[in-house]
Amino acid sequence: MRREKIILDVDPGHDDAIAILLAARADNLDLRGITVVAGNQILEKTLNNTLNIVNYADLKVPVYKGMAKPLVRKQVTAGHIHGESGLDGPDFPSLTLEAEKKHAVDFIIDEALKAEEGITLVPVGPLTNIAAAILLKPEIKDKINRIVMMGGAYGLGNRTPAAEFNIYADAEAADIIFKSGIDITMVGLDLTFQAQAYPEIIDRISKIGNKVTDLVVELLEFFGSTYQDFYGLKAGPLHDVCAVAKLIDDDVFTTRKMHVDIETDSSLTYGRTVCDYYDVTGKKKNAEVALDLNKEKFWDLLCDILGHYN
Ligand SMILES: [Ca+2]
Repeated sequence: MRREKIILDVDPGHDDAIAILLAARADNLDLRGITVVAGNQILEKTLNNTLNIVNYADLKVPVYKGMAKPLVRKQVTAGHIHGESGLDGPDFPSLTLEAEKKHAVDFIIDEALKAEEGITLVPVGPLTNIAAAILLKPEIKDKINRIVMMGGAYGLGNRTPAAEFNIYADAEAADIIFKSGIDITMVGLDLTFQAQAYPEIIDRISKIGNKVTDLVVELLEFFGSTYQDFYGLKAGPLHDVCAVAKLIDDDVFTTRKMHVDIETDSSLTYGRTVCDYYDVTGKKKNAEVALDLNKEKFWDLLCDILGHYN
């Protein structure tokens, strides 16, 4: 089986943590490294959380520290959803694992340039690291086969009425990505809210009964409680996990190709992904936008791969 070379770019984050666990164990993915960005929490915390996950699950994947601040805008975080640490809930053993010395942006550039058949980028946080890599070395665009990213929405926002958090947290970076000409799959809230981990799902994962699923259950219980408190929802959506699932099985959700622009000027709608669903502008279609989740396939896939852990 040809394994798709990927770099996962994260800001853990409960759903990021599960996305890491999924990407690291998928047979058809070659996870070259995990790059970390500030997002759900400040960089020091998102890095620490990434290392905790990698250490806990004993993943042999290098971790790279990336950008601490957005390109232009003032920093925002999401402590109301992910807690003070960015990954509240579980207690982790003391950490000795460290990040690699190389900067995440340099790693993305070097890995892309040396990938003979190209590479896939999977950003599931603000797009700062990816945009910085493209700004620093524009020729990597020819080596990036596709970007499968979690962010945006053609419907409702979650950070503001108009904007999804990852795009809102660095809309200037997102604008660079969407104008890059690279093949983009946009996994937005319209799709990820179909992946809510209801109690029966948590129960199913719990019954797998290994060390990693024990952790996943703790993550889902905390994440579910903040979604209940903040949004009045009965379960937390596994946003970032959907992007990784698409790489594992292309049939896990449908997409529609459209033109997507990023709003960077408006005070009301900053960070909006303006999706031309009906092609009313006739502008070049630059993104496959996620539509409908095959829920059964999604949960089967997640449970199957989590079951590969000991
Ligand atoms: Ca994330």
